[in-house]
Amino acid sequence: MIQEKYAPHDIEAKWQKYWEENKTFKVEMDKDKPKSYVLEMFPYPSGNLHMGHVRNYSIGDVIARFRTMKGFNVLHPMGWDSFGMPAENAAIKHNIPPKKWTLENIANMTRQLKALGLSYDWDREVTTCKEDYYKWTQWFFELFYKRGLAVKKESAVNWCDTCNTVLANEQVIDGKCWRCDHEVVKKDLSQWFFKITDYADELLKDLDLLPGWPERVKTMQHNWIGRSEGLEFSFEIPALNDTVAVYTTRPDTAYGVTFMALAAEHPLIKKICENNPKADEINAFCERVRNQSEIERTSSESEKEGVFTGVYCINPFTGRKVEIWVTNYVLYDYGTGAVMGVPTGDQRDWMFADKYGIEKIVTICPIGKELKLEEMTCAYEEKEGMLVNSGEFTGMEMHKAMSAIMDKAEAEGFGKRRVNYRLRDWLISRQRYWGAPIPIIYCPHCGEVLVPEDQLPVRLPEDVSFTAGAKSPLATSEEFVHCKCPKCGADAIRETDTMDTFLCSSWYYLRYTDAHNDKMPFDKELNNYWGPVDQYIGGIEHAILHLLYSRFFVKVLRDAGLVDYDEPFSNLLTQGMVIKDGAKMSKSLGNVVSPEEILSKYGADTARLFILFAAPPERELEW
Ligand code: ANZ
Ligand code: ZN
Repeated sequence: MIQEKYAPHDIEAKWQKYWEENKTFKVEMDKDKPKSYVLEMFPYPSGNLHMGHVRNYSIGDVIARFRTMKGFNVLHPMGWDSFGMPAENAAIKHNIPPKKWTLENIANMTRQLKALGLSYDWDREVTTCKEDYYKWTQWFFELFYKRGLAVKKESAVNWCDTCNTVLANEQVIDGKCWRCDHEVVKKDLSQWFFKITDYADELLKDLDLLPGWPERVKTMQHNWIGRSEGLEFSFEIPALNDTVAVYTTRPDTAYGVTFMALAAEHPLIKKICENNPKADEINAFCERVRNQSEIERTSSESEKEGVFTGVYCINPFTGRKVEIWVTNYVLYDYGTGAVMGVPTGDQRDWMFADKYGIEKIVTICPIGKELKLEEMTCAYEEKEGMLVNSGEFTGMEMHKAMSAIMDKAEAEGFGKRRVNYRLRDWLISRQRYWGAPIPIIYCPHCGEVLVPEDQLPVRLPEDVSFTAGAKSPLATSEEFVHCKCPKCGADAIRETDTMDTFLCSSWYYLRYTDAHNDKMPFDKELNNYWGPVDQYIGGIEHAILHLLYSRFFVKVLRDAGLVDYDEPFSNLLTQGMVIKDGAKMSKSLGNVVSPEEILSKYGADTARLFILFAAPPERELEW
């Protein structure tokens, strides 16, 4: 007899139990069947699922079930991105060990996922904060180290005072910390970096291998990598018997240079200040600029400031003597840290010249139109024009002139064509507790030494103080810090920083293909069968973080012979946000609708059907 009323709780509970007992969604490699790997970005175990999760996982579940019904051998796993700051903050606030807090949250969220009836192969669950996982994260650090891709270097790094740790460039959004929105400052520190810049060119080129990715994400990565071609060339400084190099993407404007602009960190400044009556003024200015935030220094609206050094340099194209200024708008870690100032060609230079009464010379005119300085109100930045006032290049079309001018610099030996990237190396050290310890030992005789593979994992100590100030909490555990050098046996100390959690999430999709392997991070054959991920689903907020780091990881692993493909995710779907009353659902706005409430009222099928039909997957969904 057909029941009049649908009773989701009885029906769903029955089948969820059946699936669990029969391991209905468990899969194994089967070379006779075509495979399909369907994956949703794994969650951070914050404690409860939100509607964004429900949407993300419902979309993935539909694809996985559909492909199963079509006869594919479908891998559809789930796990936990479980290292990171919230666990540590809970420890500080409520005095709960991070591990306990995390595992309890995972238990609760697992229950919620199961109540949603999602078709996961739970036997492959991975949890990044567990030893059987982070052992391999450390193993990968060692692999990168051995390949020369993990290096320790001293540099000015992004520091968040609220989170009490350094941040990667990708984690600084408009000058602010991605986690807490606090303004980021610069600090000189010696830190571990992954050399993602070694792969800049390939990461850019291989975007073409990804027709199944949204154009928007590819454009964001393209711009983040920021490849440009230009000329690097040198100006002589007669008074110092030295030279200063600039990088320009507009060599066609070389005859319009009227000043030289240095970053406040430029190494030449020290020499410029020797026996210089303006030394105090220059140093005070540099000091002030260095304390300005990244936003203040780079925003197009912020005031362009500088100080004249009293020293001159010579433009090799024209023989013209120009003033050397120290400025706040030239970045020290891009190009050469020095810019040839062309007020008529670059708006920043225009504003700077206006402020300090520096001369302007017109050298580029729109085609067929004479440009008079008196009539100009801003720089002419168009990429179309003709050269004037440019010696032998006068009358030339600007793109032809670019190449001719670069030829001249190369022929006369004062310059060279050069490719530049915006992308910087990935800073992976964190002065935080809840992460995978960096497996390095510092020995007074041997220097930096890798912890031998058979001694991994380097376990997180538990006798720590969480409020250690600017150093990592790991440094407060005497037992952790002191050790013997694996090479010579001398008393040594351990690295006390942990790894950026984005490193843990850069390879989790590989581990699902062989989640219980204790000899290797994964078996090559299994991984090559399942990988790459055929359909990945997640939020656009990871466009240049997780999605770029994972691409980098796979390329390094391919070069190390561990995987046989170039890209981790063949197709990507970035699902839209779930919003309510026009705003993102969030605790702080008090507009959160809890999945549990919907589940208990209407059941999983209704909840999932609603969230799938209410809007196309890529679009925002108004609850
Ligand atoms: C002279 C010039 C004239 C420029 C002109 C532009 C227009 P992309 O495309 O991002 O590579 N630049 C170089 N190094 C810099 C630094 N460390 N800080 C700030 N600006 C820097 O940009 C390259 C251009 O950005 C370079 O070309 C340089 O200004 C500036 F009409 O040189 B140009
Ligand atoms: Zn922060």
